[in-house]
Amino acid sequence: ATCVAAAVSSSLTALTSERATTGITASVQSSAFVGIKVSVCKDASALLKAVNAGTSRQPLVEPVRAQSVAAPASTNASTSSKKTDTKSTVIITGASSGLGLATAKVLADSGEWHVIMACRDFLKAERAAKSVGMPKENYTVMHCDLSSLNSVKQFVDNFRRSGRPLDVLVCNAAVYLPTAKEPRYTADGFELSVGTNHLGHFLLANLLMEDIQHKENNNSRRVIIVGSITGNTNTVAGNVPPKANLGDLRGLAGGLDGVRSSVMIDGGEFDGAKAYKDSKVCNMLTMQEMHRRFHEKTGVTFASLYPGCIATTGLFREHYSLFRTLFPPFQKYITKGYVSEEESGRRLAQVVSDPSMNKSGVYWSWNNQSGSFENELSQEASDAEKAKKLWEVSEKLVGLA
Ligand code: NDP
Ligand code: PMR
Repeated sequence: ATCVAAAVSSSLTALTSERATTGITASVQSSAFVGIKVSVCKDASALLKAVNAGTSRQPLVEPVRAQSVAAPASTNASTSSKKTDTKSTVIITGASSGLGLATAKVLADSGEWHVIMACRDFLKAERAAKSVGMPKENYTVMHCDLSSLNSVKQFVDNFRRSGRPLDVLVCNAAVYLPTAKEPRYTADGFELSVGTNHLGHFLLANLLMEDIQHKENNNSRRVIIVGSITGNTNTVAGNVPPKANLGDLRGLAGGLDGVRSSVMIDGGEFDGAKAYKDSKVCNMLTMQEMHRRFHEKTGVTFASLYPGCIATTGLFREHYSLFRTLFPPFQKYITKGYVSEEESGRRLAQVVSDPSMNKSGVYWSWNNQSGSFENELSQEASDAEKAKKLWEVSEKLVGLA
């Protein structure tokens, strides 16, 4: 507590970004926020330097070059006008709440984009889109459950039947199971967090590469995978136990099924919070491996990002209720890493559509002073050998190799 108080008082001068945390150790006794004791905090102001705070409100959505496409019949009755529209198309997974919904709203409101909301709960997504007032003609809800490889394949088929050329894919959906005592599994028998957050998106992005690279116009085409600070151990947030660590991928190679192999990528005991952070490392490694494999050949841009700490979203639905009460003020007033859902949506929408953010292989972050910047990933999250191995193991698990 003393450490946190010291951190608050020095926060006015110390805030910069999540970078430069060398030498800082915020050692914490437990992964649960409630009852947590910060046992070591050598440098409170340095701790706060590590925060990627920010409420930058940059104007979004520079006009995007329009396309003219004659599309075949739609699979969704609510969007019959889309056949002749000139908007760019973005698929956003998990657009039924939080960051995904906020991003979908910004893009749909701009009038430049048609948003495909790839969601597991069709009704929830429809209601969410209506509740935030997204223009009806600028979005389509399509079913996609990332915890089932068959559902991912069906989604890709349905999307193709819509006849829309794909400009941008945003892999945003995620589950976080910090309080789970026992592992849960996807339809294909993988531990749920890595199975959904990484393997589901890995298959989706690979299948949709075929669509995104066959564009016959010059629109900027992008694949964006949402990463996080908590998967990066070069930050204070990434040093809160349990830390991400993929080890030698032995658990993943064994199928994460809890029978033939461990449910954890590194072969260890089940830990829901670690599984989530590991899945975010996979997301960031996948983005870079896609960049290395496809960018030059296809011109597609691959990016990842940390949108800020959106402490109010459904991501924390399974956390203790006291955590959900304390986490937003903790992030707002202590770490200053808090960002509203609306602001996070503007940030991700920038990565989707801003012409100045078209550089491939970048992990974007934001700070108060300068808005977006190219951030550094941790050693593990930027390990090219590990990325290659992760790719090869994942290809086998999802049936691509
Ligand atoms: P939310 O829980 O609000 O949103 C997650 C979305 O993922 C929901 O729409 C949810 O659907 C969807 N989803 C979960 N499981 C599946 C599935 N099997 N198939 C399809 N969709 C699924 O959380 P956030 O908005 O916070 O999270 C969005 C992204 O941001 C995640 O990638 C997260 O890792 C990342 N992130 C979040 C941070 C934060 O502070 N909140 C910080 C850094 C990164 P449903 O509505 O049906 O539950
Ligand atoms: Mg963290 C110092 C800055 C900082 C930032 C930017 C975050 C972001 N967190 C920071 C620090 C700390 N956190 C410290 C010092 C503690 C110990 C008190 C702490 C604790 C903590 C917990 C228990 N933090 C958490 C949790 C979660 O359960 C969240 C998590 O790890 O979800 C995977 C979380 C987060 N902290 C963040 C962010 C962005 C999260 C959540 C989301 C994510 O990575 O997707």
